[in-house]
Amino acid sequence: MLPGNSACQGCGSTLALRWVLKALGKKTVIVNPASCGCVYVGLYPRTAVSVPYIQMAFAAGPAAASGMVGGLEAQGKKDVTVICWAGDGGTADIGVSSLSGSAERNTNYIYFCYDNEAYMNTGTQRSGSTPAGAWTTTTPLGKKESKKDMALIMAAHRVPYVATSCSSYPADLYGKTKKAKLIQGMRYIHILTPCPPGWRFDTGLAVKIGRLAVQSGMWLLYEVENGVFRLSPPSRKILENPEKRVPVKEYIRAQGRFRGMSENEITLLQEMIDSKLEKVAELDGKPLFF
Ligand SMILES: Cc1ncc(C[n+]2csc(CCOP(=O)(O)OP(=O)(O)O)c2C)c(N)n1
Ligand code: SF4
Ligand SMILES: [Mg+2]
Repeated sequence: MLPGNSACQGCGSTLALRWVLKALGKKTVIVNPASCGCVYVGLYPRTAVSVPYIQMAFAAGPAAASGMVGGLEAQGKKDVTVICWAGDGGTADIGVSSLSGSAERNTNYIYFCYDNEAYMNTGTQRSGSTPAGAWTTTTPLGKKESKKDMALIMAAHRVPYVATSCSSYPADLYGKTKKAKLIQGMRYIHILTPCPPGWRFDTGLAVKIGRLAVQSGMWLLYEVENGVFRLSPPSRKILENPEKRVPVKEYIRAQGRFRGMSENEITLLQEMIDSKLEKVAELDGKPLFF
């Protein structure tokens, strides 16, 4: 990724793409469905990446990536990594059909969902990945429904590798991307990427907000490799040392998008996280599905 792009100041998504491309190297081709990514990568000849890159219609990222993989295979090119770089709206909502199809075919590419938890490029509309309680322009009183769990949905496709990460944990993201590069078949990495204008926090705080998401247990870092679930060190740390767990209230109150959440709702959220962590402790190191 070249210096200079047209993202907002403090964008977590560009941080994530920088680390992903560092891990993958120059022999990488990017398919990018409609999203902020299309804006911050920009238009040729002034694109912010130095690898081949194609913008794609919103619903068709995985279909285009599948075609790209087929074309490279037909030419006998085995050393090129095809990736799809898509937002949460493009992944959890409009693109989920072609994504699921490519997973069922075990297409040989890596799908990255960078999750800023709303349709940010068009001004912050709720997506299936927006968490309950969050303000967006289409949920002015806070979203009522829960966040769709795309990583687990992808794991249920029995693809060889699924992982979650966060732009505030570059070593975690770099390591998982390097590992994914060496695996054949469909690989899926879901990255939480804080977004200052959409989440309503100061532009200097994106890294801190992502860390709070993980330290509070609101966002879990894990891998599902050949069906086996394994927590990643930052999440295992808060599981094994409850005293190191940050109350979720700190994460929630640091962002304007949750300003409508009452103290009661935050207490309920804390209880949900505590019970989630208890269940996760039992799953660690075990097969996720029967
Ligand atoms: C079929 C279609 N509907 C709507 C749009 C307008 N549109 C472009 S980007 C975007 C939001 C994408 O959201 P997400 O996938 O979460 O990526 P983000 O913008 O948050 O990075 C929308 C609605 C479009 N390009 N195509
Ligand atoms: S709206 Fe959010 S995700 Fe989009 S470029 Fe700005 S900071 Fe990044
Ligand atoms: Mg989004």
